[in-house]
Amino acid sequence: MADLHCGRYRLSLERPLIMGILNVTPDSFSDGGLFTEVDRAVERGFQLMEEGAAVLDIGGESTRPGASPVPLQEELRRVIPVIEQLAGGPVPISIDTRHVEVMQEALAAGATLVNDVNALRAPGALECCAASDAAVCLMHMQGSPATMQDNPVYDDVLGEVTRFLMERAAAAEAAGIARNRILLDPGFGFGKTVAHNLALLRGLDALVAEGYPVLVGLSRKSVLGAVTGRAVTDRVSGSVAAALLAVMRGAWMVRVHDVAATANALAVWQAVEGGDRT
Ligand code: HH2
Repeated sequence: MADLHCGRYRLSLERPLIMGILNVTPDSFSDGGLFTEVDRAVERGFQLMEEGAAVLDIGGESTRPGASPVPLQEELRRVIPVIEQLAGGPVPISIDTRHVEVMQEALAAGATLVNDVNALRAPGALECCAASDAAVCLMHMQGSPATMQDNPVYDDVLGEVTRFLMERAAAAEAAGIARNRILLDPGFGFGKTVAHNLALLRGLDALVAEGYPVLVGLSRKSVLGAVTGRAVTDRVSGSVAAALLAVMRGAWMVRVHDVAATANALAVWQAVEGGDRT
């Protein structure tokens, strides 16, 4: 498999790529409130593309620990105008949502990747994506954002996350989503302690070995705060290190806020390691 099919876009799997985060929310944990106006969000989207994002991930609902759900109409109001303006450009647009109605509207507005922290478990989500030609990102989460960090427990975090993702990939394929449209994500910070997150990153190559492209989202997350002692505004270098460690273990895509810094790190990695990753 040489590329990921993402609507009319083809993303080469031969080298690692960057997904730039664009949260159109008042309350996201690190960039909440910065891009709530459509013009500012669109401008930020173009900036992330220039800095090296190969995909833009647009979200209208924070899924940080303890976040409360956003009414459907409000989530649509936040994301759809931004997608309409950014879709059809040089890079595919991803919609970060758990809600089928938002998936549907976002796909109609031109999004070609559905990034669901709930791994398309909502009724109708698999069918909605199967009816499109979009790619999907299936992510592992234990519990739901409101309570997921209360007391996450696993016997074997890597094994359980991998088994869950294999089951969801099988469900997606059975629903008619071809394998070359599927991305998997272990879901750092979603119902995981610091130790769970570190174990997942340490053992990431086991998930990669299952053969699907793997997306990793560690950017500015609290596990990096726990390790470095840095506030969320001061986690760029920790985030870049984490992205690089993920790529070194075979991650194909890293979901980041700090695109320029990550692109520089990956350019150095690429120059040294080069090579064909397929
Ligand atoms: N993390 C967040 C949101 N969406 N999607 C995937 N596939 N993987 C992730 O790790 C992931 C995700 C949380 O980060 P962020 O969007 O920066 O914050 P918030 O949820 O507060 O908007």
